[in-house]
Amino acid sequence: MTQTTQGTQTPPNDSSQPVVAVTGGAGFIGSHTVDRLVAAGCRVVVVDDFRTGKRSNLAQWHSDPRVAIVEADVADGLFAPLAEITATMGPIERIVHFAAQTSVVHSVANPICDMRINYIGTTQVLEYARYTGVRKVVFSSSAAIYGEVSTLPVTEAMVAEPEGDAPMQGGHWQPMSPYGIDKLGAELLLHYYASVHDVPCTILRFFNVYGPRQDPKSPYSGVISIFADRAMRGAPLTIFGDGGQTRDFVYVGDVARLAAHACLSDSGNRAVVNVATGRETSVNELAHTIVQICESTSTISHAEARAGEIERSVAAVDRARKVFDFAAEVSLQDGLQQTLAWAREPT
Ligand code: UD2
Repeated sequence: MTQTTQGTQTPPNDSSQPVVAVTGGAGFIGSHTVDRLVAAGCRVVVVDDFRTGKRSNLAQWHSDPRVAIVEADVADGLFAPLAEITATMGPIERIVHFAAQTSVVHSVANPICDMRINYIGTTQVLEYARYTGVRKVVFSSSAAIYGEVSTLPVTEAMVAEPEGDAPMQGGHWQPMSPYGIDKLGAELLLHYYASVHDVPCTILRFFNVYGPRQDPKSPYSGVISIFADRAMRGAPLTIFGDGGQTRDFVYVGDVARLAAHACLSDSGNRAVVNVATGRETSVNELAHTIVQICESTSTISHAEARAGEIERSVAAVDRARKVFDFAAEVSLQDGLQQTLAWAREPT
């Protein structure tokens, strides 16, 4: 059943304020993108099934007529859920598609669920865009589509290029999970809709995004959300493996800035862009920095490495600069400060 809520004042129907739908807009990255889009003068329709999204992430827009919330599952299609709100606010001009099953581990346990939400859900969004003449679809892809790569930094061209029968012998192929496969399949869908049905699109491949509103509760939550939560409480931090593994951690405010810009820009059609900092940080360094910043009494211990773990990850970021003049601006130190401040007092 679709449920729509909106601010109590008369919703503006001002065509100078584009109507943007953000699927997954109540989630971690989605809600920051909603904030950015409203600040940029948009009216926003959040589409979220609230399986993992939270109404509290949108509390700042409660009663604001510029933000409407439609409770719906993207995999069931968008036509019916959006009919009522578009009759009031006008047609959806642009879409940021973030609604997703986000856990790699969950996708291994339940590939059908992953395919339904991540692949079929994207098809539904694109069908809606095709028939309603949406001017841009921005898609949240992932570094998971790369799997294990042979050289660093990871460039956008390094995708699904197994050499001969090497995948069978080496045990690795690219990508390495149903999650990565569905994200890559969804990317192909976007290219298809862009080239055959003239639905302009931009594909953003997120690396390790962190920041306020990232939920630390699941064992597969982002490492920074887990470490921040535990350090605040003086609970022990567990590093899987020797901690020498590296990641490219990018602050959610930077990610939302790029997502909003890519959405509102008519350039970057069919562009595929890594969203990262280009800086490599080890999990050891991360744990020590977090403990130090919040002057925590937490101890740091090591446990067995996760199966299938990637050893090093760092992105080439020149394409984001070239296509969208984008570079991540928030340093890890500053981003951690903001994340820890939020962990202390969630807003
Ligand atoms: C990230 C993405 C995932 C997928 C994948 C692609 C996040 C949250 N996940 O997985 O969706 O795109 O990249 O490669 O961004 N760790 C600890 N202790 C903990 C938790 C984690 O040591 O309590 C380590 C973990 O073993 C890994 C690193 O921290 O080496 C990062 O883990 P993660 O779960 O935050 O993200 P990752 O890179 O596995």
